[in-house]
Parts: sequence; C-alpha cells; structure tokens
Amino acid sequence: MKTVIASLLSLSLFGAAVPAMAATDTECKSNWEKADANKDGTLEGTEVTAYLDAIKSKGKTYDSNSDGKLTSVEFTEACKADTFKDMKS
Ligand SMILES: [Ca+2]
Ligand SMILES: [Ca+2]
Repeated sequence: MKTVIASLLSLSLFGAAVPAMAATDTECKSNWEKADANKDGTLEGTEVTAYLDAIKSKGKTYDSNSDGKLTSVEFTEACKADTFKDMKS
C-alpha cells in the first residue's frame, strides 16, 4: 500500500513537471479557438494553411482523412505532439 501511494505521488510530481515540455489540453484548446477564426469547427482555407505547412515541415500527417482541412480532433492531436510549438503568431 505504501508503495502505491509513493508511486502515485511520484507520478503526480512527474506530471507537474511535464507540461512545460508538451502542449496541454488547455493550451491546445485555446490555440484551436484562435485558429478556428469563424468558429465553424473546421480549419480550412486560409485558417489551415500555416498549420498544414507546420505539419508538413515536421514530416507528419495529422489530416487523417486527407481532406485538406483540420477538425478539432486532428488539430489537437498535432498540437499535443508540439507540431505547432514553433509557430507563434
Ligand atoms: Ca473555421
Ligand atoms: Ca481532415
């Protein structure tokens, strides 16, 4: 029992140290809200260009259905992998 508590404690300490390294849900949600300028739930056209470029520059494909648009799910997956970290607007 002591071991469980100790490992939970170290997990939460570790968890507290990690967010500086990877984008959090909160950060990604706020990024998404900024990115989806017309609030239609999809990044397309001029909204998505810079993000698709960032994804491409990392050699990744987060546009999982290849429609040239990003849904919040696709965006969040890419965001949490720090794909957009270098593109500060
Ligand atoms: Ca949109
Ligand atoms: Ca898509």
